[in-house]
Amino acid sequence: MFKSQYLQKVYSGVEARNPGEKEFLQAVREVLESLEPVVAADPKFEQNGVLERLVEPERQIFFRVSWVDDNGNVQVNRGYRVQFNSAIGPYKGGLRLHPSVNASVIKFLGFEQIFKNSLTGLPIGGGKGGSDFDPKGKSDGEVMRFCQSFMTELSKHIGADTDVPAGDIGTGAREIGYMYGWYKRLRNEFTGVLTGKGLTYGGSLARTEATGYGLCYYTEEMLNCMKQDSFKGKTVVISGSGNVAIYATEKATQLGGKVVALSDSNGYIYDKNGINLDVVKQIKEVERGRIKEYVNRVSGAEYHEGCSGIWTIKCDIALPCATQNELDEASAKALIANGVIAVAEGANMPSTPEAVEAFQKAGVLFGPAKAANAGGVATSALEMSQNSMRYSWTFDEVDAKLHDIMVNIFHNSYNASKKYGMEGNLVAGANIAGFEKVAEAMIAQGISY
Ligand code: NDP
Ligand code: 2IT
Repeated sequence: MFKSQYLQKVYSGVEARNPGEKEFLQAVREVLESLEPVVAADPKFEQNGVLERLVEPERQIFFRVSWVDDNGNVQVNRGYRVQFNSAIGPYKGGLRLHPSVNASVIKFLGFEQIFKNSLTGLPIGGGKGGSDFDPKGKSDGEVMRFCQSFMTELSKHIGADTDVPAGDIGTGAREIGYMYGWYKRLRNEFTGVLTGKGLTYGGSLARTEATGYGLCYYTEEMLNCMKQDSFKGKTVVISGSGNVAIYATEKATQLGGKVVALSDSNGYIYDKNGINLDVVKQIKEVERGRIKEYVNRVSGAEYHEGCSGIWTIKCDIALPCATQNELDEASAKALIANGVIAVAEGANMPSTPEAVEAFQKAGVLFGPAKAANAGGVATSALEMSQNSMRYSWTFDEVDAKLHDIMVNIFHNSYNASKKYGMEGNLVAGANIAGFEKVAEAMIAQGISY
């Protein structure tokens, strides 16, 4: 139940209109709960119908994606692009390729992207897309034919000033390359319509590293300001072993932490000596293999089946970087019992609401995804800037901008939490700080749709 009748009415409307979409409802509920004091302080949000507009995507495109596999069989997947909110810039957000993708998943991701993108301080609206296609086990030719078919429809709805997709789970440099090539062929134009491109055709230096690096910059600032502490000498557990997890491991190590565990959807590895990242990169980035393989190459390392056991490893800092709802209340309690001091989310919505509550009650520093993983999309926006200028910045220039953006996101969220009497609640702070700019822009632009 919400205290505000207005918020209760908005949430009930979302429930009625999106039945059974549990991830989407979870994401909306959390944001609306954070906004209680904001709507109570100023009637303009209700008068302008800001929240009922915010929870309804501006446009949703669901489409058939047919392609032919290596055996000559026709395969059919479903494609999605949800253009959620364009109040502060062109729709911006990744494309997820994973068998678990459905409307609820894409809508939760698109909804969260609105606030995350606003927090970056850069002019980008919120959107997300993807497909239930599973790139695992597919040949390069199959992935290419899928990407081309997917882009044939998607190209009708995107553009450098309209909607700029990027990577997410299952969509990395290979997939972005195939999609970009096909867009260019269809449109005969070389523009910044996708980000996360390869460095030879308009990609930004440091975009590959950005989400994981940004997560660590944010976490370092949170530790520094709220506990006069840092990564130095800390034991770190990171879930996942994809793009975000790998570069979070790299930066956490550079900052003096020791990362002792990584995972995939089958199980996790524990290496008490600290993860050898070169071995992980070879297995995951070059061979597209499973994390289990690590124990065959590094002596003393252990592999355990099942992914949630990773949260029973004793650590000071936990960075969930795999997927939504991967860290539940029992896992949170295990981390707390083992003395965790900070948790920051590299994945989108990896902690269940009960887990978040447990961390906050126990006084664990908690950095929510919208703030902590915003470095990826922020650097995507820097890629858009470079494409528009037909110019490129050096790695250090992009990395320095990323660092500043993450530090600002922490402080803006922290200050918002203070302003509304919830000092240190970075979930509420991020939601409020992200909301304020979008709401102002929506009100200023009138009620057009
Ligand atoms: P990748 O595809 O590179 O890696 C995903 C990792 O998460 C893999 O280790 C994968 O294991 C694991 N994983 C995926 N789905 C599940 C699942 N259902 N259960 C358990 N493990 C799973 O993706 P990214 O690293 O890019 O994305 C990871 C998270 O970070 C996602 O939540 C994404 O939305 C978020 N994110 C990504 C950004 C980016 O720039 N890439 C930016 C901001 C957030 P397996 O190989 O077994 O599937
Ligand atoms: O969740 C995310 O912020 C991303 N997957 C990155 C989106 C982007 O446009 O770079």
